[in-house]
Amino acid sequence: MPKTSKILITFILAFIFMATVVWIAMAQQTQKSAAILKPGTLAEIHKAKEITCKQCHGDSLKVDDNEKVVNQPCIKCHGTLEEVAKKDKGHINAHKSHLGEISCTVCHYGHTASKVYCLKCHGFDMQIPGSNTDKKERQAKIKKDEAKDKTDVVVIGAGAAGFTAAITAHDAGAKVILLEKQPITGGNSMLAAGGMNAANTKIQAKKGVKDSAELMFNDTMKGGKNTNNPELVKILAERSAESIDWLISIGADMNDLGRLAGASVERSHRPTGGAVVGAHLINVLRKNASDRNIDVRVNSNVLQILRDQKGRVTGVQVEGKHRGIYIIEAKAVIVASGGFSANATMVESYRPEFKGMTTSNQPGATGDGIKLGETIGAQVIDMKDIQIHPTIAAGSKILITEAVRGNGAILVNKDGKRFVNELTTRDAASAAILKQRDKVAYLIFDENIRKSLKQIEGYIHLELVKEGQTLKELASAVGMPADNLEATIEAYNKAFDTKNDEEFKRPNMPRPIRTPKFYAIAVQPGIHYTMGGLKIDGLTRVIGKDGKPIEGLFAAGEVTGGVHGANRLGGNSISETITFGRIAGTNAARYAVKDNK
Ligand code: MEZ
Repeated sequence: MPKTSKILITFILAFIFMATVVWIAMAQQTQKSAAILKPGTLAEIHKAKEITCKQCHGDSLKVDDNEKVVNQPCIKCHGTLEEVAKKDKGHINAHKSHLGEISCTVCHYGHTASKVYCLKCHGFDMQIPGSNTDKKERQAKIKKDEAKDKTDVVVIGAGAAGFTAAITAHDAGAKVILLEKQPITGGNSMLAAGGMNAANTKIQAKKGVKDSAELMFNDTMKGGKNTNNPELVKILAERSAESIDWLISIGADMNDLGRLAGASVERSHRPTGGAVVGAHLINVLRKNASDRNIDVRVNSNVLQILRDQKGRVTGVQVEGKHRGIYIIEAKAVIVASGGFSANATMVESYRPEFKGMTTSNQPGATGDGIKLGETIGAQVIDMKDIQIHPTIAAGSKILITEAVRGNGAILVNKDGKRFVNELTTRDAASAAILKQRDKVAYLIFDENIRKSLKQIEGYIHLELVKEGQTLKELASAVGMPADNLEATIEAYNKAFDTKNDEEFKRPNMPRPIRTPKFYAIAVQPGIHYTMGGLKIDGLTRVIGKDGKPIEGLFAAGEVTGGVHGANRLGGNSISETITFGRIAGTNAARYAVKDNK
């Protein structure tokens, strides 16, 4: 064959080969696009508007679990949450909700059906763009990724304890990665309502409240039936004022003061006007983490805590929604992943009598941190000590803060009669409600009490509150005997005037119930807090079954046991997260950066 023909044939074969390769690649790409363009998803809606993949995901089409990165494509076109909220004219404005500055991708998913996150607790009939897909549709397959990231400190759980630990560790010189398994940061802390207990603060001094660390210690031990670890309670009380100062120094408003059950004085600190404490604190902590460029990753579930042959912690194995499975090497790990109130199986295993009870907790409170710790030999304590909160709005998961009672509301049963000192400890108040007809009670208050606490506006907004111009009208609205309710309120107002609640011995009656309108909220007890968890020492080091600290492992917040004993006082949870979060951050950073070079 002539040489020119050979060259020509080789050229034609090469051309056919190249064309085939390109055709296969294009076919695969089309197939892939079709696979990720499920009908009704945001991806498809955007495609229909001729918005390309690259316009959202950039030239590399890379996706990430980092909270800022995952959020950017939406903000670029639609504006920030605050800007979107201004355009939203609906009765219930989800963009303006108490959740604060959260990521768009908490609710809006690109390639799978979008879901309104708050519907996990609330029962609104709310549709959002991109939610109209096959309900059985599965999440996109997770990619495996053996890549390793490296940092000084990993924090598991982005609630108040996790954020505080991350910020403190960062400020102490450590490189930090904060991991949150939920699509949203904030954990249960974001839902904390009543306030943060602290003794001997500048705010108390300004308002003339005399308090001391010793009094807070005694109240906390008494509330916990003296089964608390006194060393940890001492730290909680003695460092509480410093924690308030720290929060104020990073931008928090803790100016309002109230009294919660079991406290001898007003020591529950919250934002001006009695606004919800948790959402505010989480916003402040989120902003501080963001300003410091701390790497916060959402949808990132820790599968295991890794250790070397000497038992020292060496990092974690994580499963990220986008990253897949990977390893983060770290010298220290702080577990701050909360309790297990939302894990019905775990609750029932420790307290079978609580089977089927509602919970005030967010869906991520499933006790993962406790299991992670136990797997590597951590000691757990007080696991049976599970707290029931007396006032969850009946038939819902919405907590009605203890501050409503603290500011003056009373509890009556379906017959319109009081039956308990409303400011007794939670276990006693819950037990008393469970003895009433249908295990339901009503919080009753008036216009003055409503005005004293901003949080009540939220309950009105959620249509949980019945009202009447007179007590008679209110009684008829809730279906209870008007004569009984009127007699109950008259007796209570007399007790207020004489400062003596002879029948129920309520220690503090800040307001009478006299000023129309009158209001009622139906409530019932629900699982609220798990006092047990990982055993720690005063430096927040996790203690192993051999009684020695597990090297490199720290824990703070509800995931730990010992601070609250058998029963936690309202307002001590946020207090614990900030104080012990700071201790954990400081010690983990010291261990990782200085001691462990
Ligand atoms: O600390 C709490 O759990 C708390 C104050 C709850 C509440 O009733 O608001």
